[in-house]
Amino acid sequence: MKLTFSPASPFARKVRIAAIELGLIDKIEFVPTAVAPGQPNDDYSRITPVKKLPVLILDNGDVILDSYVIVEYLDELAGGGKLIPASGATRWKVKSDHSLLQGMLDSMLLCRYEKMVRPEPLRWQAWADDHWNRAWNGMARFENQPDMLSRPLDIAQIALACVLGYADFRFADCGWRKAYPKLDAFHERMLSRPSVKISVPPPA
Ligand SMILES: N[C@@H](CCC(=O)N[C@@H](CS)C(=O)NCC(=O)O)C(=O)O
Repeated sequence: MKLTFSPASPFARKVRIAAIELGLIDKIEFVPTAVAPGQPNDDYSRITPVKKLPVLILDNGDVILDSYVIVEYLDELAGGGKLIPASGATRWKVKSDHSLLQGMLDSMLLCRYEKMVRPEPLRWQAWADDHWNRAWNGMARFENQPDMLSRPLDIAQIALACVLGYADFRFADCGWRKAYPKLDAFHERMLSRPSVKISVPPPA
């Protein structure tokens, strides 16, 4: 299998951590891929018309899209129910937590694009602030959700580590550690896992 990958992408990082935790990392070839809004990329567009990474390309050529679906696929390959509970209330809790984190990451990425990619005269500060607040308020939600910070490893916890790592990487002055000390402790615990530590985005 091949995974389109950038070490800067929090979505690709989530898949990498999951693959390590599931014991499948050696089955995946990482294909360095660059995507940038506003720039054509016809080759990548043929793989995925929405031009987002990561995608997983199976040996038969099938393409699995979206980091959540890729992790779900890997989880099934590993026997199922490992990072996404197979049934019951926890399943819906983990999936729902993950959806919130996915929305937070989407908002953080939009802030980053607004700040770094959009030409300055076209920037819309109120829009960027609104998106940043969505991510920030999401962190507040998890700061006050003890089960999220203490339950056995799942895809939502991996996504939370990726959100916090992305905050460090792209919004280093945002002050999340001071505002959210329980998330800070959670992040430190997650960093004790080799999968999380090895995948910290490189300095920009
Ligand atoms: N829902 C997608 C989001 C992936 C995503 O937004 N990836 C970013 C890179 S971190 C991207 O490809 N951005 C390029 C673009 O939006 O044009 C997933 O979970 O895989």
